[in-house]
Amino acid sequence: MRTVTLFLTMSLLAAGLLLTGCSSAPKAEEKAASKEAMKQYQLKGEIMGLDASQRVVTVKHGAIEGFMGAMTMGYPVKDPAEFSKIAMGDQITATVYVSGDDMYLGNFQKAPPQAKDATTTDKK
Ligand SMILES: [Cu+2]
Repeated sequence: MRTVTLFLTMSLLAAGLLLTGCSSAPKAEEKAASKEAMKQYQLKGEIMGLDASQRVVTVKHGAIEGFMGAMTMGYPVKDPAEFSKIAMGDQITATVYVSGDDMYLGNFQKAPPQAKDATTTDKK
């Protein structure tokens, strides 16, 4: 009795392996299930423009390692509280949140006043 059960189990396992081995069709659910994880990058720059109606901030920022080079561009800010923290001409650091095609700024921190002197003398 025990050997018969074992034999059946083995046969089913073998059949299962063959079936999965032959099917090369990609699983449809894998595509839908891949909700990309949120990535975060540190940004450092100057506020060049504020659009309160769209809640978009234009930042002249330095290179963001592993993400993009130095440029001036607009970023949406999702959190109104975060948007109200910044003003034209501010030297800031912020976090760029990236999730798939979605990208926005948050976690604004005004750069300390002494940082201005540091940037002029600090040549990397
Ligand atoms: Cu950019």
